Amino acid sequence: MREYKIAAIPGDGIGTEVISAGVTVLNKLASLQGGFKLSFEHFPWSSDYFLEHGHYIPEGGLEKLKQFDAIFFGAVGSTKVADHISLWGLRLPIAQGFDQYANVRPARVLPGVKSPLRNGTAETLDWVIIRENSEGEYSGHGGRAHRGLPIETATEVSIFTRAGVERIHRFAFKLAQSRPRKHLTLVTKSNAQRFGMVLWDEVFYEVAKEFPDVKTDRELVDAVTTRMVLKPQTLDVIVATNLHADILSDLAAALSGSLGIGPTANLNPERSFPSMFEPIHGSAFDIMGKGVANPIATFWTASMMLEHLGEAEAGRKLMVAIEKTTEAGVFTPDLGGNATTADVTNAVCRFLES
Ligand code: GGG
Repeated sequence: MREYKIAAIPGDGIGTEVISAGVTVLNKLASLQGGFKLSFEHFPWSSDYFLEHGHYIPEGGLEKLKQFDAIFFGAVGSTKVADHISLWGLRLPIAQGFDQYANVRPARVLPGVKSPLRNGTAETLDWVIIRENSEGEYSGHGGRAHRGLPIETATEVSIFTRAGVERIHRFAFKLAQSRPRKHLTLVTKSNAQRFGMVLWDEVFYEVAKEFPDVKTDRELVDAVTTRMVLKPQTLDVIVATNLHADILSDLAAALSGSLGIGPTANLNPERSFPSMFEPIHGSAFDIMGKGVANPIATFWTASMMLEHLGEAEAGRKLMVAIEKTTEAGVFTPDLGGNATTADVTNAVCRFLES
């Protein structure tokens, strides 16, 4: 029996609700499938934990996480803690500390789901956004001086390294090569940002020589937003910087029906560290505790986690059960329905059984 150790970090807000639903579905799948077992250890690291202990991740916490095969993460963000403290206290130390440099964000119109786009269907909107996840605008370099004075100064420095840019481009090309359309769009802002973004462009075309079968094109980040809305069928895989791809993937999730659907995998492709799987949505405090959080993004990321663990068949089964659930119209309010998190979870479990 293959056994995988999963670190579950529900985090804040609806993170606790969707991770609990995800664990239910994954356990159900493992029991039906046979051949593998998932053992979950829960970590209470959250903003409430921070307020009680003064830190999100305790000393030795990352060392402990290293022993797991994967991390199943909910959300971080709280009304009680400044957002830059919570993000840099929990999600970023894991993603950056474990060099999870390839952030994979698929967006697709699932069966039965209505896209806000006039022409948004499963055929026209089927993208994967690759977010560089280790440097760029999230390098954490900068500072503030002369606080409170009229001459107060703040810097926020983006760092782009050739090694960092090259590895994310190579990852994106390989992923594009594995898809039927084999099309990769480079997104930068190299007209205005003439150093780091120009390096991104140059390295992209150097790496492209290794992938002659992948068609490429290039967009500025502002222009690609209009293309996503007006010509979704012309896009396949998109590679962009940490900040640009973060923004584009929220748009992509909304265009595919709801932010409650979008999954993400924070991958360390070399497998020197565990990778982390999470819904792209945050803690959504406005709906917390109401039992109506959409668990689909978490189920989809669970499917990606299974594939990463080498259980691709189980991952596919889970994806089929998710699609049958959306096709049957079992929707939480973000998708226009009145199902609860538990209703969607039960429906996915039933379709797994059938
Ligand atoms: N599950 C995703 C999550 O919790 N995100 C919190 C957040 O604020 N993320 C911002 C970012 O990663 O750029």
